[in-house]
Amino acid sequence: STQVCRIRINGMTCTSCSSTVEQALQAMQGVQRAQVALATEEAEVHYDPKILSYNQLLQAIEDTGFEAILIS
Ligand code: 9UX
Repeated sequence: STQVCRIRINGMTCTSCSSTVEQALQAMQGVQRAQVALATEEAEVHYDPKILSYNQLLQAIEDTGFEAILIS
């Protein structure tokens, strides 16, 4: 199954920042698709809720050094 969530990410200032976050999300078991947009400071993540929860997505972003807030 697939769940889509949008996450606000604070603190990204360059494309290297957004790439770091995007790659961290894409490396997670259960993430099917992850896009991080620097301009809007948002991530859109397609994931399997049987494998992980959105809290784990937020935690993975925080682990890269940025603040993550669930939008939807
Ligand atoms: Mo470059 Mo983005 O050091 O923090 S990766 S500004």
